[in-house]
Amino acid sequence: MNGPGAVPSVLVSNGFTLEAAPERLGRLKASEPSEGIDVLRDRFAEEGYLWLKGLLSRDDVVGLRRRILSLLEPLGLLAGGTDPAEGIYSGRDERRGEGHRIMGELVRWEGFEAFCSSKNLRGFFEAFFGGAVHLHRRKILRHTVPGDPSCTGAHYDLTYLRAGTDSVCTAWIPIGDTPVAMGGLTYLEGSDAAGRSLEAAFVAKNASLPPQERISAYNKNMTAEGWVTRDLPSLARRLGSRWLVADYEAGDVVVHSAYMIHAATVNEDPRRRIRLSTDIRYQRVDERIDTRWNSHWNPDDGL
Ligand SMILES: O=C(O)CCC(=O)C(=O)O
Repeated sequence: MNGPGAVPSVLVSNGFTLEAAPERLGRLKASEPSEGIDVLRDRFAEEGYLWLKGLLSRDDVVGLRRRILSLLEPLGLLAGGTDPAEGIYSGRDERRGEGHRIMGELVRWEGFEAFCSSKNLRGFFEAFFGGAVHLHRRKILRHTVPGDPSCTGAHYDLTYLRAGTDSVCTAWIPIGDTPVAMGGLTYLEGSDAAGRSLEAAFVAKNASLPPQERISAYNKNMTAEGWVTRDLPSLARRLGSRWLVADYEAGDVVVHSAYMIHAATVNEDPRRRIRLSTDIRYQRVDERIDTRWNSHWNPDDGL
C-alpha cells in the first residue's frame, strides 16, 4: 500500500495555478466496489463520479504499465539503468509523434482490449447500467512526461460524444500509481449540473447548424479544443466550486458522467515518473451509440 504522495505546493495547468485555499481545492471521495450497486449509483447521481478503489488487479495494471513503457524505452524516454515499469523519464525529447504512434498501435492490441473489457470492469458497468453494455472501440491511451506544460483543459465528455446517449460513462484508468503531483485527473466538484446547463446552451446555439457541425466539438460555437476553458482557477471561482484531486493507485478506476467537468495538471512528480492512463467509454448497448467512436483512436482522428 502506498502512502499519499507529496502534494506539490502549486498545481499548474496550461500556465494557470490552481488556488490552494480549501474552498478551491479538495480531495476526491473514494468508493469501495463492495459498497453495493445501489449505494454507488446514488453517489454517482449525487457527485457525478465514482473513484473506485482497487476495482482492477494491481498486478494487471502494473503489467500493462511495464509493457507500454518497454515499448517507449527505444525512444530514449526512460532514464538508463531504471526498471521500465517505474517509467522514470530521461528528460529527452521524444521524436515528433513517435510516442503517439506507439500508443496508436497499442490500442489495437488484443491484450489492451482484454484489459479494458476485463471481468471486474465490464461487470461493474453491467451492474451499474442494469443490462448489457457496449465498450466504445475508440480508447485513448496517454503518456505525459514530467514538466510538459500542456495539459487537458476543463471539459465535459459529451462535447465529443454528442451523437450518442448522454448516459455514456467514462472510465479513467491510471496505469500505475499516480499521486497528485503526477498530474492525474482533477474534477470540478458538483460540476455535472454546470455541464448540463452549458450543453443546453450549446444545443440552443447549435440548432441552426448542419447536422454534422451540430454534433462537432469544434464548430463555430465552441473553443478551439472543445474545452470549456484552460483557466481552471477562474472556472472554479465563477462556479463557486473547487477542484478535487487524488492520489490514485494502480487498480483504481474513476467513472465519471458525460457532463462532469474535469482537467489535468502538469506532471511534477519528484521521482520524474511518466504518467500513463487510458480513458474509455461504456454505455448500455440498447442506447444510441455515437458511431464516430466505432474506430480505433489515433491522435489525428479529429475527434
Ligand atoms: O487523462 C487526461 O489528461 C484526460 C482524460 C479525460 O479527459 C477523460 O478521461 O475524459
